[in-house]
Amino acid sequence: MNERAQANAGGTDLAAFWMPFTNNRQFKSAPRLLASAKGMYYTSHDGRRILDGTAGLWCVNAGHCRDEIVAAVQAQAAEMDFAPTFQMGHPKAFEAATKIARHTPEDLKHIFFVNSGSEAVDTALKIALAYHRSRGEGQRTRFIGRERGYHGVGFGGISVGGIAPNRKAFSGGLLPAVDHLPHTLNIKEAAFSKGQPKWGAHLADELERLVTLHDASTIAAVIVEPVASSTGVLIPPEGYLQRLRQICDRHGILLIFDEVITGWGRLGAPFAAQYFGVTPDLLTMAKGTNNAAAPMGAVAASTRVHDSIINGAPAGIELFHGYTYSGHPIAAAAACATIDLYEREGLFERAARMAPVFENAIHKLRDARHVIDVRNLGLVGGVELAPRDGAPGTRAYDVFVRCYEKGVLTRYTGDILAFSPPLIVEEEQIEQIFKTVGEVLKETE
Ligand code: PXG
Ligand code: PLP
Repeated sequence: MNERAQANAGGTDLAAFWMPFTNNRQFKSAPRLLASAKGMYYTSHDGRRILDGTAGLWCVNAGHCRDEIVAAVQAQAAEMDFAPTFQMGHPKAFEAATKIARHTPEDLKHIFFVNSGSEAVDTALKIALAYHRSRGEGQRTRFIGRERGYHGVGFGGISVGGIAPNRKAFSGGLLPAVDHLPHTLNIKEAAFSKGQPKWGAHLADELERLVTLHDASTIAAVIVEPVASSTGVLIPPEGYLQRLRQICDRHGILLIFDEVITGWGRLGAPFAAQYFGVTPDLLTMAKGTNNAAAPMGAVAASTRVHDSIINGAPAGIELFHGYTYSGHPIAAAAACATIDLYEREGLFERAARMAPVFENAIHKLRDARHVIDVRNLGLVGGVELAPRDGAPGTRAYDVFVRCYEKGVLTRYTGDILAFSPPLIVEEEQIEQIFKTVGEVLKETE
């Protein structure tokens, strides 16, 4: 490690931790370490205050280290660290499921706990297969995902996902029966749309084409992110999700919304399902479920899906699936405290109120250097930059690093900058985020 890196890391040895989704060689030569966090801010290892424009990794929706959540985690850790949920139970897991079910849409009130978004996705896919089998339609095994979809990193998730590098090295292990819808981004037709683009609902009709190709009787489920977030904030065109729902209904195909990012207030409603007025059969969540205070995810299942599996099974275990840490007491305690906080502070309504402020601020970058598109919905936004000739991704990376040096945490993917501040963000902080990005763009080649 060079001297600067060693200094930045405060003498910490960086070799042993093989970092996820990271350019390890680059990072370890110039590390960025965060040391503490409170509210809207991180403090870096070298003592600088960093405004969190991304809610960590789209997950700390209530802001960092909220007293009520910290207290709940501390109390639970002292009272009972772990309890099995296989043929056993503990009250916090039931309480957390009940609180989650207060916010999930329509009759999606049956909550299966997991520990991450990736596990939530693989669980939802398995539930879809089990559902069809319980109804005597076990030949429905095909999944339809979407290009540029991100559904985590399990074998199921990368199979239905639509990100080439996440699939390439593992292509020998992908699920065998998967097809993909086209993604909905079209900069030529819909650049600088505010909110949902008017163009593009017809792209949902591609599902009808795939049904014709494969036959509905082979298709178990369609999985999409209501807003495809981590591949660069792709907002669904008006009417698109409604049309997917109609086509799924017509053919007995389950619709899965992956709400790992869009869940828990990001759009100004509890879930994107309520925001768009489209109810899926299965809904995945993670991240904001317990404000990322401990690993937790969940799948919410409709009564129809749940009852078919539970009532259709012979006596004994109904679903052969679960994780050691499903409904972990500390994660569950954090979820209870988080949901209480969301409710007490009206944070989803707050996100809805701040959305127009966020929209105005991000669209001020419209004429900034290199910017070719700005898109937004609720408290999520993307700014797409023209790539450098022959060096795609490097421009957004440089902007990300420079913003960090100037005290603002952003995300980037390819040449797209993404923003998703905690829902407690103030107007001045929104201004600061985009002012900093504007200044950095000016000085970036
Ligand atoms: N589905 C969706 C829609 C996600 O956004 C996952 C599943 C997987 O969740 P886990 O908890 O297994 O990571 C995600 C996660 C980024 C970024 O930089 C996005 C995610 C995770 C890490 C980084 O955009 N999304
Ligand atoms: N591998 C082994 C050898 C195990 O015994 C278990 C769980 O008991 C697992 C993997 C799965 O771990 P988890 O339940 O935390 O997903």
